[in-house]
Amino acid sequence: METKVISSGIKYTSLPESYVRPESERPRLSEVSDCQNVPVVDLGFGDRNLMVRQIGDACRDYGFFQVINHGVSKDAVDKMLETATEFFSLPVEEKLKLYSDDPAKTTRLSTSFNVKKETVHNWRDYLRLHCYPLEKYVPEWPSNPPSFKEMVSNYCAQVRELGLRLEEAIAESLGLDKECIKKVLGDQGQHMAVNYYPPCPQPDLTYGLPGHTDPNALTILLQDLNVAGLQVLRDGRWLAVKPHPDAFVVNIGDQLQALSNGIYKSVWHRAVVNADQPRLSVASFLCPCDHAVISAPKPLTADGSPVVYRDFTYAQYYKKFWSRNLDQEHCLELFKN
Ligand SMILES: O=C(O)CCC(=O)C(=O)O
Repeated sequence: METKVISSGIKYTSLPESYVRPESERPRLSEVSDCQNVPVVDLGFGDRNLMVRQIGDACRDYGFFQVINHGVSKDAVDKMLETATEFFSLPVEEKLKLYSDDPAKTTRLSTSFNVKKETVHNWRDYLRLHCYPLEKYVPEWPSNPPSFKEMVSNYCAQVRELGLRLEEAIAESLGLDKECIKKVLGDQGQHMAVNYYPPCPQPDLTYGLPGHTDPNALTILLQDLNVAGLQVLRDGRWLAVKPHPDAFVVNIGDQLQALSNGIYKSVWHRAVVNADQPRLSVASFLCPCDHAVISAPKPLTADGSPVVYRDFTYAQYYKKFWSRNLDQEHCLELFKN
């Protein structure tokens, strides 16, 4: 029986045709080297000026960084990973009760990226949840495993705090008032993608997720400590980001690129798969509220720098993003002046 997801217990001995990328689009894994100097920012160090400067440098030069001493408890992180592992180990019939390929659904299990739009699939299943406000969405979250709602909501609340603190530091690093980014983004939504990449029979022919930038403001990514898979594009080359113990990877998303008038870069990243081990990652996305108007604050163009993007609402952007395939040109290009 063909199932809609790949975490079905079926052992694949070769990659199904619908996952095979054309030669020119393959990941060329042998050419990827490790990212040697991933910026690691210690948020517990105490020297705020230094921390803000490090974040600014990382956002400008890399579009991503890692944070340690970030305030999310080790217990919350461990429980999040355990719960995610338990969820994806459930019998496929149980998981499929949550299956949907409609991006508008606020709680859903899905596969690949956008199965209705894409021509080649990706070797990933994912559970997508809306997470803010928690009391609105938690009732529709999975109740199997039984601890799911409690463990994941605890994790989400702590990650949200971290994200809002990071947005303050990012605003300061641009020379803006600490509250400025949060004010532009409004009462931010929060989404989560719990990504599960089963072992893949031919990892050199496909992706877990192909190169993309995130459409939201800020992404806080928890990587499986034991299985690497995240790669970032830097100076035209894909580099592997080794999981750092007790760290999150923080990605600048498209909205912060637009809001910073292009000073900060929304990083291109991708997930590759491997033949031996399943891999988990948990991406938490902070998203502007739907009617937030994304516009570079005046101080960023006071020196006469041209305004790079026309004003748009997040709702307009999000609709455009999901109407396309993932590995097309940068969606922000469509909003350039
Ligand atoms: O699995 C990863 O490391 C990356 C996940 C990701 O890019 C996403 O969920 O948007």
